Amino acid sequence: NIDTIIPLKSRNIWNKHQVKKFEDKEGFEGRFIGHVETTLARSLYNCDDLAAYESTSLSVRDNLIIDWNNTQQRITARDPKRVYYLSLEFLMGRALDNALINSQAGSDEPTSRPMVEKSLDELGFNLEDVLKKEPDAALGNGGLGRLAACFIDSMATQNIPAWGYGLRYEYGIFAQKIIDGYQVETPDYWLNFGNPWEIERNEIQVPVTFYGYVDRSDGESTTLSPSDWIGGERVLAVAYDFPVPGYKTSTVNNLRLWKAKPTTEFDFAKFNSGDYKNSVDAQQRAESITACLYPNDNFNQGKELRLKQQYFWCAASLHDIIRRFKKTSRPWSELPDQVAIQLNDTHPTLAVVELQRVLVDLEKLDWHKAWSIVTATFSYANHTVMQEALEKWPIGLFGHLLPRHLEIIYDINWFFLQEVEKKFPKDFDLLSRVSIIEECSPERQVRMAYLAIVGSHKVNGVAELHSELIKKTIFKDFVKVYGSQKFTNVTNGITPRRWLKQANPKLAELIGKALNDPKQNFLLDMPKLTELAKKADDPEFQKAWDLVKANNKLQLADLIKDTNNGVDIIDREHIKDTLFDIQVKRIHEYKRQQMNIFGVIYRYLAMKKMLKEGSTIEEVAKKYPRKASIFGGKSAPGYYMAKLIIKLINSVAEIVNDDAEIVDLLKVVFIPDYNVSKAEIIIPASDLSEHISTAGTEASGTSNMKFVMNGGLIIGTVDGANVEITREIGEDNIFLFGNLSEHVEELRYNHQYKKTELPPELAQVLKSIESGVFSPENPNEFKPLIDSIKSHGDYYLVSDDFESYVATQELVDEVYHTQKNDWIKKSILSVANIGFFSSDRCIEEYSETIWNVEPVKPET
Ligand code: T68
Repeated sequence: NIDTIIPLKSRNIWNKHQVKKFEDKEGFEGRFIGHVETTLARSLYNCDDLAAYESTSLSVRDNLIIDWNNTQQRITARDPKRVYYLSLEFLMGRALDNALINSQAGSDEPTSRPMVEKSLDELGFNLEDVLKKEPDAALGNGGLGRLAACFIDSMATQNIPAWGYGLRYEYGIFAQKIIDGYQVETPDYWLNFGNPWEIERNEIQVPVTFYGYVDRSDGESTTLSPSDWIGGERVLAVAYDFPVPGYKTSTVNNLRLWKAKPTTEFDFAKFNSGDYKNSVDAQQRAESITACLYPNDNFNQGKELRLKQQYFWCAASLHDIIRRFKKTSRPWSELPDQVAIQLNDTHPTLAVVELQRVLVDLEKLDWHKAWSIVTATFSYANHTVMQEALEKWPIGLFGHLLPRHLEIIYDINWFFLQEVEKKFPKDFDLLSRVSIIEECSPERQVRMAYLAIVGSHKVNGVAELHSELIKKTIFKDFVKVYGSQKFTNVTNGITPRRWLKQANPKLAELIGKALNDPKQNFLLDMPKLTELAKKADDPEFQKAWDLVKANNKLQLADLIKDTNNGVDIIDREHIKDTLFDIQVKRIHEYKRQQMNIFGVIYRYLAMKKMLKEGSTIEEVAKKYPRKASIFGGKSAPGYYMAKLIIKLINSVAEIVNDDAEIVDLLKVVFIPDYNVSKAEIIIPASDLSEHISTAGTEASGTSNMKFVMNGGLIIGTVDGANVEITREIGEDNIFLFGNLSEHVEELRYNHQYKKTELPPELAQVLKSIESGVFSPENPNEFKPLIDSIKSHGDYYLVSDDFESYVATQELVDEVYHTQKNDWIKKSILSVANIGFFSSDRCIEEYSETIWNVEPVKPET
């Protein structure tokens, strides 16, 4: 009880000087100048944009920290069930603009942003320029990492008592340069100028152990009883906290990221072989654990350092969670009533094993009692069905790094298989299929997805189609074992604060006006957008809608010019009748950027052919009207085919953009270094975006939702969340094409075992590539891409979908260029019905059906 510990006199002084939030322009300016002069030790005379960014951030952060403290105190006092979102990736992007929008410090206006903008202007700075000084926090690869970022925004906005836990990588996803058309990776040292958004918690240091052995010298302990793991290497996990402000609420949640550092002394006695040199080396290696994000999306590389990252993060986070739980002096049996831990894919699955270890080895709980607590605490979200992405660890590597954890996994598996055996006696095939240990590969491996399923009370996919697919394919046997109630769906969503208001303020404003909601409360209740439908036919509204789009396209044209050494590729005069066709996402064969660029080549060849056969340019323009085909995305550094696709896009761009004959009717652009802040410019500028994965391969996709929320239409396959987007917005408002997921298996079989013909459209395209049109110096340059289709079974079914893709693109042209009002109407209707895909809805579903948590609202 604080009242009895701290004397009244002291308390009075503390209260008298209680730090207050700034609430108006004056207040902000005072803070700003204070930080410039004392925190940054600069002055009026040498405050540049970077210093202004830092000082603005520190000032806004002051406000957030006050709310953060209040939020944490409130939660401690009420002691509700909390959620912990474990993700190896948080692809946050920039923080300042988002904080200005989400926190309403001292303004009656919809946000505090206008106030700060005005202040900065009077202080001699331009907010937009200041915002650009912030480097992206790019601690993620793509969809999975950005989903985590959207989720923590929604959890804060909904006052859910939730913390995110991740790693503070020194280097985020590499920066992509394009040199001679090829991707070149350069390090992303995002902390170069420090980071005003992080709070280093030097007082929170958790020791984490690796290697060593399990001591059974007492001759009594078994793997099921409390065991003594003598670790061989110890590092410290230091906490770094990032405030996560909710929108229009004073709730500020926490994102805690761990950094590895060496311990100051080591435990010589505990070193197994007394190998001093190695132990010193190991210490120096400590920091390498959190040095670098693994740059693979949908691919499991299986490196020891990655497993080390995972354990380091899981051990530190669980320690923190348990420490907080223990402060309440509740019995262990109440852990699942107080704590929900969400696994973002299998990356944090070690946390399941670690909790079992803590309960059995350290807290001396009975194995089975412990295990029922563990499974009631965890839930697991799957993000892929692709074999190459499923995490498996060779037991040699695993047992060396985490000897006690491997024992525990064996025992978990043992009890699980007994359960299976009881239900399905003598079905040895089933037993080996569901075993957490895979026996048949060259080396036995731990199957992390199976461990995650067995260790969780709920398993979900991220879109309906995907959730159904995992039940029928990779997790089929587990449905048999557990029944289908354990498997559920939570369709992904995105935060409309960043992806509508922040990225597209003019559209948010227009919508606010149309809904008679100038304060933009609809951003908290996106299904309200349905009211927009009433305006879909209103010519005035359509005009305003189109103008917003045209302006966004101009901004993208500026970005493209910037990344193209100041040379304009886009014809600004014709921006309104140039269809911006955009595909931005990680480069992956399954996402089929190759099909997109083949489509562009097809179009180019067809235009050239018309000209050659005597058509005028006007006639060509009628068939193939103005279009800018825009690409962006990173390839994993070791993914040869994806890198070749990037090269092909750039090679095509070079030929097409320089071809005076086709004038400006077709342009091809590859925007280097696609990231969150570029996405905020690119997405609002699309007329059409491409989500064209081979059916059944894209678990959900989330950029599809972002594009529609910004008034773009979609060309897409019947895959992932495209299916539900279609259901929500109506099939008249989306351009679907291609084969369905239920036919994929047969089509693949046909490629393998039967003679299949290339469709003539595609044959033509491949022929032109082979002839060296796009690589005159090296006609063989793109052979591997062609071979993958012609000789290696066309695994991603480009040849099966190409005709319908091309035909659908022609339909797109027709609607865009001859029925523009109809296009705009489709755009408005789509936005009106996209409300379902707010991540607020996801968080409600997770909260109610999986986590069983409730909001803790601030007192007003
Ligand atoms: C994505 N997965 C899915 N993985 O591909 C996408 N993988 O369909 C879905 O919308 C999104 O998750 C959110 O659910 C990824 O982004 C990875 O980035 C990844 C990272 C490491 C290892 C494997």
